Amino acid sequence: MIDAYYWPTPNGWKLSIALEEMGLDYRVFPINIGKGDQFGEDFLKISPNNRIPAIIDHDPPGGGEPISVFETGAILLYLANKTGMFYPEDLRKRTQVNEWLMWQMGGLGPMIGQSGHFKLYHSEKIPYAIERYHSEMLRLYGVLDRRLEGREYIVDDFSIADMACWPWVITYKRQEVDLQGQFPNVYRWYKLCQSRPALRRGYEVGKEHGKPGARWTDETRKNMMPQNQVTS
Ligand SMILES: N[C@@H](CCC(=O)N[C@@H](CS)C(=O)NCC(=O)O)C(=O)O
Repeated sequence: MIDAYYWPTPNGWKLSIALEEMGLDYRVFPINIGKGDQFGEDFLKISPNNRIPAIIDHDPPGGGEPISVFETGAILLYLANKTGMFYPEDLRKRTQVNEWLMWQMGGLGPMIGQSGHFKLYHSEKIPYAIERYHSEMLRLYGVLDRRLEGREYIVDDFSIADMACWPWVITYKRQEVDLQGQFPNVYRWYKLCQSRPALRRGYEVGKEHGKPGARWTDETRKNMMPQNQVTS
């Protein structure tokens, strides 16, 4: 059994999609990041970066004490290693999956996140920040579009690299990205992933809590702005 500390957001969906695609037993512990649950003492013990998602695997490979994992890249690798699924055996292909997973973790996710923050959520409109992150996001969409030219999935077969990227691309309309017109390979891949029943089930997990970022209240703003949190 895997405990999933989760909230329905792009990073949360990476986990719920992986759990569904891999057919693992799991139970969800909601961490409401708009209300500040990510700073709770018990959650910080498994996720010291105060971000969702995180997991505890009570049945780790090889037995022994439960294993906890934070950071979605580490979680996807852990689950792929545990199940042997969506992570090719072949060294060359496996290395490519690692490359695109790291690319998502260090580039696509953070840049789309910053773009959305300055465009949609920050109370002050700062043209330099909006332009900088929007254009960097478009550059990264271009990189993915070239990669997907002539390929069904990012590394041939569906893998944890696709699971990492897809949940971030969902936001393309709110991000004012003309996916179909400007990045047709990404659009085709986006739809192909979406046709997977397990991926769609993963995307539904926690939908009773609403869509992320739909509305930021003063409380959300306080909890989601790191400068408002005193750390020692
Ligand atoms: N690099 C982290 C990022 C996780 C992350 O940023 N999660 C967001 C939700 S998508 C979060 O927990 N935000 C809470 C906050 O900003 O306080 C990962 O990939 O796990």
